[in-house]
Formats: sequence, structure tokens, C-alpha cells
Amino acid sequence: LAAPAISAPVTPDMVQAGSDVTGKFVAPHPGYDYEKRVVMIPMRDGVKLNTVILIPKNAKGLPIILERTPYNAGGFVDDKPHMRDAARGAFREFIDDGYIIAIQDIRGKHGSNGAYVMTRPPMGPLNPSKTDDTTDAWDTIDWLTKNIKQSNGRVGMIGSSYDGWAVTMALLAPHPALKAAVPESPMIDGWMGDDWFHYGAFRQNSLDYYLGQTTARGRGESIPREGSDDYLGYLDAGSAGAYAEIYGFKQLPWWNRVAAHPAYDAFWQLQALDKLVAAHPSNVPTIWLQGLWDQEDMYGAITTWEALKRSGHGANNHLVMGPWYHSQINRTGETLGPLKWNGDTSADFRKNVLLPFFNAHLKDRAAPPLPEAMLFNAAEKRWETFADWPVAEKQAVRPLYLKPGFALGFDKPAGGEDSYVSDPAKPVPFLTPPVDFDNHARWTTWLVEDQRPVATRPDVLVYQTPVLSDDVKVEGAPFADIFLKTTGTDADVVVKVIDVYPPSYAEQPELGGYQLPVSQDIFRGRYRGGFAHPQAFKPGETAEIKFRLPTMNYTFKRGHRIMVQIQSSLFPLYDRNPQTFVPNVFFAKPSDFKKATITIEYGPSAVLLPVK
Ligand code: PG9
Repeated sequence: LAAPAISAPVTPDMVQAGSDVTGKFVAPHPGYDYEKRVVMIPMRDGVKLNTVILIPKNAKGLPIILERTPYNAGGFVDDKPHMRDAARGAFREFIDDGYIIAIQDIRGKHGSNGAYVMTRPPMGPLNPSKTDDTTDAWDTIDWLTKNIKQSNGRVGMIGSSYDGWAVTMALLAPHPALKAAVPESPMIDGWMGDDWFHYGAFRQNSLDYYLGQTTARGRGESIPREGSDDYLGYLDAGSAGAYAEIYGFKQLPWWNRVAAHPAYDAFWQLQALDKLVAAHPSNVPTIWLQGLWDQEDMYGAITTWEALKRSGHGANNHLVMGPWYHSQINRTGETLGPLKWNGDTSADFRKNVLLPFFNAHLKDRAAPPLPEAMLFNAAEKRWETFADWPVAEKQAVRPLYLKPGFALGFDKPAGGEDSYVSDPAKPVPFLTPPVDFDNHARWTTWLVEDQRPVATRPDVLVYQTPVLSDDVKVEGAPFADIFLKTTGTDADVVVKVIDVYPPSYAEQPELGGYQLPVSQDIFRGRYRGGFAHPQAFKPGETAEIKFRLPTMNYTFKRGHRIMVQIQSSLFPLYDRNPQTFVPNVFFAKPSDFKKATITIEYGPSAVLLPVK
């Protein structure tokens, strides 16, 4: 093009011969009350881990709160001028009080280098390398205390779920600068009762997680479901293994390891952290925290705390169970499903207990002594504190017997039995279908879902006490102790302890007649003689199935009833038991799934309740 006529010359500063995109901009951030550093912290083997550090402006002598996560450290922080707005809500109390916050991607995830291994087992037979999340936490704390000159050299660790697992790993051989820790709903034993299985029954929603977590360093794939109802989707596929096959899971090393180890063999035993923590107890003051209706990690915190207390390390370890779904400690805690509390139980706890706990150990501030245990009583809508919370084998229990006429009582019946037909073609839903595993509101509240819709099914046995004339207070872990026969060769048992509200309930009319599950679990019957060694049922022969149910601190109020429901499936959350004994339930064939008649015997069958 011919240049137009101009009246002044072209000077060099008018010409861009390169690019206007700098790629390297250092924002001055005027008005920001903190500095954000993103650093790659070297581990002992040279692998570098991406760490986002927020330091208040003009900070001096502040402690550091560290969270290690597989869920993208960068996503924990927004670009906002005030640190309290920039960091995730759960850090706000710390920021207001004056803390440095450090969030790190664990090895192999998001911005970090190295190889990702699902809840990487500690160094040893399952991890032949020279690092694990204990050494990675150690190296990180060492680097932080040496390189963040605004710190006072003390570090606290916190985090929920996977991040709670990372806190627990740090405690196995803690850096001396780690002065306080709060594993929140930590994943401790994926087979026994946390994310992957409960007593051997596989949690099929894990499959979404495996794909999301192990198909990419960042956020991975999701299952491209054909339909919107997971009840039908999983039913049509057949076994969990068949479902996984349809969606290409054979390509995932982690799935292949899980699928090859359906029983509690060395693979699971060697990574059960409750036993490891008790064998390597630390002196770090620690709060083991979880929800009473934690739909993902109901098992880990309480069992680890109990293991420590049992092995004589109760003094620096505390137990907290709040009225929360999984990780609700870090969200608002005013309600749980239809249940309403007096105020925000999460924020109040964080402000009044959690922060003072860290302040006591990281800032030498005086704090009221923490009780051994603090558990919310949802029926009384208040926290209760305990100087001596019982470990399961030390608690006194009263058998609450199943009785003829679908009654329930503390007096032992002479005998009798009840039967139902469990049909794998029509498993009992854990949530009224359609079920969408992705529906957060339903997933987080399924453990408090009204049980009336399933109570009317012919394959759900329902026993209840008369209307209570006095309060019944339960403190501890109930045990299901069920004696049953089946016409099949394998069976699952689900036992639910339920608070039945009075038919009309003026305080909250929508709860009239509500059947609120307070403690429930599933047990895969083939493991009744030992978790490592599955064993078939002999058709028609009585077998005892005894298992621990989730811990309760609950008052069944006068005017309510206690109910126990028994069934053989909780689908599609748990995979179906084919009811035919097969070597590996993951790969049961369609012809293995058979109806069975299950008969429960009165006399011995009971729920052992730790009644006060
Ligand atoms: N419950 C989730 C999880 C923990 C550990 C392993 C896998 C999943 C979580 O919320 O992080």
C-alpha cells in the first residue's frame, strides 16, 4: 500500500517489529495487602513441587499454615487485592489473625513435577522409591521455614479428605517445625470404610474419581454416560468391572490395581494409615476431625484417633465430630439436609476452637484446654465435650434385639425369624432414583435422607421400638450383630439405625414421621470370617455377621422411636453382590446374579448400642 502523505516523520518508537504480548508482566498490585509467591520447592530427589504462598504485607514472625493437595493449589487463590478475599474461605480466620498460607500441589499433580500415585503408599513394600508424602511434607516444611523470612519458623498443617490424608502422612515422621495438625475427614483406609469400599462392598462412584484423577496431570476425563440415571446405567452394565470395561478403565493402572485386589490383602493392609499412625505416633498436637454424616470418609478420623488412644498416645490427640457432611467444616454449617442447627456450626468451630488451637501451638497464645473429644449431639443441637470418649472395645453396649412382629427392644426374644427376597435385578436404591452421582446437593445429604420411601419395599425389613417414654442417649460405635441364612452363596447386609420422628412435629412440621438414619453401613458377607479371606455361605446354614457402625453421639428423644432397617443392597453407590460366590465380585457374570431368600433369626440378632 502506498503510505499516505504525512506532515511529520516516523520515529523508531512508533514501530513494533516484535510482539505486543510480553508474556512476562510483573503486576505492581497497588493496594494488595499481601504478596503472592509461586515457587517450585525442591524435594530430596530433585523433584520440584508447585507451591503458592501468600504472605501478608509487612509480615514479621508469622506462622505458616500448609495445605498439600491433589486438587490444584493455584485454584485455591483468586486474584483479589485483599488476602482474606483471595484465599479459600476456610483460611479466612487464619488470615484475619495473621498467618502465612502455603498451598502445594502434591507430586505429579497440576503444577508439580514427578509421578502421581493414588494416595501414594509410604516407602516400603508398596513404594520402593526413596520418597513419599511424609518426606515431601518434611522437605516442604524445611524449605518454607528456611526461605520465608517473614515466618516464625513454625508450621501448622490442615486439609480435608485427600488433603487430610496428606496431613496424616506428614505426621508419620514430622519435621520438628510442624507444631500442630488437623486432618479433616482424612482418607485413612480406602477398603475398610472410606472412599473406595466399605467392608469390601465397592463404591461405584469412585470410578468417576479414578478417571478424573488419573487420566491427566490436571483435571482428567469424566465418564461419558449415555443416560442421566446412574441407577439404570450401572444396573444395565452388570458388574462394576463390566461398567469399567465399557468406559475404557483397563487403561488406568490404579483401576487395575483395585480390581485385582477386591479383598483386604497386603495391598490394602500396608496402606491403612490408622495402623501406621499408631505404630509411629508423633508428639504433634493433633485434632482428628470429621463429620457425623460424612458421606465419603466416615471411617478415617475416628479410627485413627482410637488407634492412638489405644496405644497410649491420647494426650496430644483430640477427636472432633461435627454435624457435617464431608468437608462441610470448610463450608457453611447451618443445616444438613432438612436438619437445622443454631447458627453456623462450621464457622463457629473454626473461629472458636480451630484457630485458638493453632494459635496456642504456633503463636504461644493462651487457649482454653481442648477436651479429649468434642462431638455434636444433633438431637439436642449442641456440642458436648468428653474427658474420656470410649474406644470401641471399652464401651458398654446394650443389645437392641430384633423381635417378632417387627418390634425392637432391649429384652431378648425367644426365637423366630423373618425373610425377604433380595433380587439383584431390583436392588434397593441408596437415594430415590433417578440417581445422578454428580448432583452435589443430593450426594452430600444422602446419609440423612428420609428412609420412608424404602421402608415400604418388601426387601427391606423394618423393626421399631414403641414410642419412647424416656430419652435414650447413645455414645459410641454401635455394632450390628446379625444372624442370617441365605439360599445363595454370598450376601451383603445393610443395617441402618434410624430416629423416627413423631408423626407430627410442631418444631419443624416437614419432619413429622421422618425416618432419619443416624448410623448405617454395608458389609459384604463373604468377609465375615476375615477380611483377607472371603468365604462362601452354605445355603441354609446360619452365619453371624458382626460389624461396627459409624460412631454416634445422639439422643433418641422421648416421643420418638428407634428403628432398625435391614436390606441387602444400597445401589448404585455400592456394587451389587451377585449372591453367588465368585472369585472376584468385580467381574461377576450376568448369570451369577441370582435372587436369594435371606432369613434373619430372632434371639441373637441385635444392634449393640452403647447406651449411656
Ligand atoms: N473423598 C475424596 C478422596 C480422598 C482420598 C482419595 C480419594 C478421594 C476427597 O474429597 O478428596
